[in-house]
Amino acid sequence: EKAKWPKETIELWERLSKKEANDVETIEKSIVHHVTTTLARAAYNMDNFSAYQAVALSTRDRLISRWNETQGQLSKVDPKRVYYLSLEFLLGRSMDNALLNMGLKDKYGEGIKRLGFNMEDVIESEVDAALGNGGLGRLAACYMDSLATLDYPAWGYGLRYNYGIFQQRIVDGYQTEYPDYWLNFDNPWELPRLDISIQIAFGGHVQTTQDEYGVTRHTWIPGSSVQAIATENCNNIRLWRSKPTKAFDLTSFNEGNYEKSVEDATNAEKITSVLYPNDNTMAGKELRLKQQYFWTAASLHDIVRRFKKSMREWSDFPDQVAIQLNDTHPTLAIVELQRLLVDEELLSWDDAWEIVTKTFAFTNHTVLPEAMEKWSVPMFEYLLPRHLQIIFDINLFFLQKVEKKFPNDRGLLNRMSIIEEAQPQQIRMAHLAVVGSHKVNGVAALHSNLIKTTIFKDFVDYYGEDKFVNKTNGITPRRWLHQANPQLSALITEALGNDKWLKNLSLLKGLNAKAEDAAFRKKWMTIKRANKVRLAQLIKDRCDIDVSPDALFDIQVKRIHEYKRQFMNILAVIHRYRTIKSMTAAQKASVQPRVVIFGGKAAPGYYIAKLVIKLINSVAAVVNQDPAVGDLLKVVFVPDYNVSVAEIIVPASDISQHISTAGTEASGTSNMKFVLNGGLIIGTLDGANIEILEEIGEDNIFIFGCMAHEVEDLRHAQRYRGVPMDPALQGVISAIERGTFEDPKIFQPLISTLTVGKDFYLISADFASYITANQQVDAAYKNQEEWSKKSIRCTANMGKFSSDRSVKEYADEIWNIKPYPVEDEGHL
Ligand code: 9GP
Repeated sequence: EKAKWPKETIELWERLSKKEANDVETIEKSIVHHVTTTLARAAYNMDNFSAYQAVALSTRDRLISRWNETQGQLSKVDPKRVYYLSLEFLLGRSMDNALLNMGLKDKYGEGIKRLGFNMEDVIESEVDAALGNGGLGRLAACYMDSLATLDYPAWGYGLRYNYGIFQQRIVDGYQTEYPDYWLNFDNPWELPRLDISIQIAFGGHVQTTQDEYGVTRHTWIPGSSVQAIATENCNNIRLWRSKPTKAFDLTSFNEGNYEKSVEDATNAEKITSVLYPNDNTMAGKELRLKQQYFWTAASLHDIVRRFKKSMREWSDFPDQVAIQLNDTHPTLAIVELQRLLVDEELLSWDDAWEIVTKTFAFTNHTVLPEAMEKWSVPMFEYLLPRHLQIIFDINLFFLQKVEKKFPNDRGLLNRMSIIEEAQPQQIRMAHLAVVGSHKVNGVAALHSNLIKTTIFKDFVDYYGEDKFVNKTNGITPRRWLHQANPQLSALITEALGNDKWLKNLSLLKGLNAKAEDAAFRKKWMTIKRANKVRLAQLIKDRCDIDVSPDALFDIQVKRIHEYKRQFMNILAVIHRYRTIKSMTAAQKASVQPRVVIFGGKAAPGYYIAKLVIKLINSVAAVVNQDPAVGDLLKVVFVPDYNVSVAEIIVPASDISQHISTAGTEASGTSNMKFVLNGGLIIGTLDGANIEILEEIGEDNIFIFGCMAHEVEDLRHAQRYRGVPMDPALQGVISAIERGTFEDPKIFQPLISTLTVGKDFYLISADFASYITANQQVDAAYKNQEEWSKKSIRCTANMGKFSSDRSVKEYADEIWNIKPYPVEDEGHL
């Protein structure tokens, strides 16, 4: 197109699309421009929020011009791309991160100050984009950061929910949920792409015909459809939202059925209305299945459209496209691609299936049975009749091959089948994901081994070991150290002589030598204390509790789940409380003061998890008021834990708790964030804790509890041999039952999980070693010089856990893609 233009036109475009300069005055001009034109406001009626909007819009202008360059150059090269399909992207705030990544935070800070505002207040005005539940969604956000930093050609695909994860408020000690309508004001970090709109079909029936060569063809005749509209985010994430399809509304309208047409429209919009608030549990709701199909179909359509532009053969598809399934949520994409290739592109089943299986790879994030996605066959058939047929065919051909390899093993076929023979039949999405992918990975070494010996054991026997690999999770140091802990980041840069560590985290090893330098240790600990003061202020503001920054800050922040054992933590806190109460004044003088901080949301329907929150708050109410305890122990539940709160909490920890029953936490990623910020951890031999231990050494971590391979025997012993409850734990339970913390009846269902429920998560079995590990923490903290050395060594040896390392492993070993650095010049 451009070639047709006269030279003067091209020159004019090139001259006018030159990037804006980065001096403070140009920045100020662009901020004022957005205030007066985009926002139509004047200086006298500006508040922090409008200042935020203007700074964000100005930042976005700069991001977009860089982004355009990247996309322009990439579309010329047309390399193989990876598409990361995730129902959750837990992005948090964008502005601080974007300014830091562009190296413009100081200049914007100066500009906004001269315009009468304080940068920190402006940053605080941004609401979190909370389109995720916990680790899985935040991992997707970290991976998008690394993909961009490492110049990989990549797109994320997800849903643009109107409501993100609910806001949590604590009322009378209980969690209450409030909607998170994060789009109340325009979101400056997204660009609506109204030109990209795709029709997504549902329901109806399948027509079977024979073509001219006698081949049976299936045509899906849908019953209804909705539109998928794209919004793009500056991190290369395309999020779909649903809208009614005009054509369908019109038919209904013309038939005089106005109310129905409006109802259909509302139903269409419902699809992307809300994020399901379950972490590690499956709800089985029809709307969720609709979300999954809507999203995978729209994304595949987009991917295929981009592929078709290059006029290549279908057999080249896997050389141009890698699709990563973030958990089983996007597994329908496998079926949809097979349908497109067979029904619409008229490829043979086998050719199509080869393309499909070379394209997809699947990440498993959990072994918990309650999290395994299954869809009831009748519900599925009603929504996606053609897809159900395809799933049955995939299963048939797969089981025929299994039967050939392992003849006469009915039990094996039953176990491996994609269809579970229940009433009604269920589709096992994890099996479908394994069968339709060329690689399956777990998210930490222990977890990747566990899936091979438990949920996917039969599949390993059938496919062989090579298909099952490990990709240990990682976190982005740009957000989780540089942005969240600016003082520590600056100290590290000063100590190492440059900031290359931000993109090559192994360089932190250089800090090991600094652990021996007393002056450096002092600076290190001064920064830790400043971060604790910042958190103490947040606790004062949100909970009205005074905590001393000189106490040991002990933190457990994550989703509330029985397997994560916040219950065990609060039980140990009660034990500590009782111990202090029984001490003489002289004994109390040697107690290490501790502030135990909790945070995290429970799924709204998860009764036991919500009771744990109530117990924490009831214990806090008693302990924090008890003059016999004073500052020796404080208990805090920080409400509405989210990414931006994590950015304050993580840098402020002395010790954090990662205490899941061994074999239940696939990886964990907050463990990595805390240790990277020089916080020590107490943890079980579970998930990534094990690899953290390997990297930082056993002197710098507090490990306790049973090991994954012991869990089965311990459960069996408790259940059938009546192992008595740990005596210290028994004392704690009796204290609750005596009414030390509110009416004991409230907590009876919780206590029953230890007795009637036979303590599935092995709190009693691990309790004694947990108490001992906590005592070791107290003792170690007393020696601040030694503690500061440990803290420095923690940070120094965390290089492995950069998400840059994880993403590079995926790129090299699963996706087979290469980075394409884009020159920072040229505009058209
Ligand atoms: O529970 C895992 C968590 O351990 C892991 O760090 C995270 C990211 O890989 O995924 C979580 N799993 C889920 O949220 C559901 O499968």
